[in-house]
Amino acid sequence: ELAKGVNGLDKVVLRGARGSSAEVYLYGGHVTSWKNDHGEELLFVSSKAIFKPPKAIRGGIPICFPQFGSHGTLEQHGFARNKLWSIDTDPPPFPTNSSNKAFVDLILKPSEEDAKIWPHSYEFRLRVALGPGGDLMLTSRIRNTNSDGKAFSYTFAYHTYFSVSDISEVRVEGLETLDYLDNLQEQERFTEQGDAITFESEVDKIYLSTPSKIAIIDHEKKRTFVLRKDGLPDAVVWNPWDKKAKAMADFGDDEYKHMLCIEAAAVEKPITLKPGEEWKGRLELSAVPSSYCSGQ
Ligand code: TA6
Repeated sequence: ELAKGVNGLDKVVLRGARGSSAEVYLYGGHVTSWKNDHGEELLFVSSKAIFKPPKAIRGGIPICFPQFGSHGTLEQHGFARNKLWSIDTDPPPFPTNSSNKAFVDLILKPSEEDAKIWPHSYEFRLRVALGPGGDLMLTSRIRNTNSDGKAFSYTFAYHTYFSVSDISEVRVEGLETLDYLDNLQEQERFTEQGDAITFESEVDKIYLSTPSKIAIIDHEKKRTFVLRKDGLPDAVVWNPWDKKAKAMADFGDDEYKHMLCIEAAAVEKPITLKPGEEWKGRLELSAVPSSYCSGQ
């Protein structure tokens, strides 16, 4: 249902079959909460997050469009997360199975103002859904509606902040041996070593041509997040660690210990759409007890 969130910003609350829930702010089309059947919060939102446009909410799942990162003409991570989205009352039929009871369709279209900084027309439809088992599903459909015949290109990420009990007890499986661009070394290209990734310092890496499934294992909580993605070949891994954490006004000094960003993305190869063409990018998150997940 529609509700008032922080600072009176509108948000939609989704309630799943067995007690799971999710929340998405119309500001930014920004998911800020995903709870399991036991009411445990699975996403990280900083206690110092500023719920005040035009500042992006620090945490949850920021939508990075039409530019991931700071390498381009737009502000860092584009502008979709800084804009007010609307509830889409007449979306084209989303292919969805009937059990997907809890979902909301949001839409973002450019204003005259927006066209000044990114001169293209588009329709960006975002469906946020809770699956029957409490999985969180985000589906983005971006269509080029230019009437001037012009194609456009963009990069994209679901900049997901996972809540973890202790970053030094977290392992990520699925990115072993892959190439990555290291944002901390002028995006120089390296190859990841052969076993699960662990964390003991700042990390900011764009893994390329990654598998559709990545596992984030929280040892202490005996919980594994499974991230499944479609249409998003890359995966960004980010933890600011202590120095960067202190430099962010909307992030607590020691909050880096309790979060990890694993971001389903399309960065290395921008997506290009001709007028009338539509791209779909899907993210599906589930949280399972780790005992079921070794090596799956
Ligand atoms: O996803 C990694 C990253 O690009 C980092 O370089 C860091 O800047 C992070 O995004 C957060 O960016 P933001 O603009 O939300 O502060």
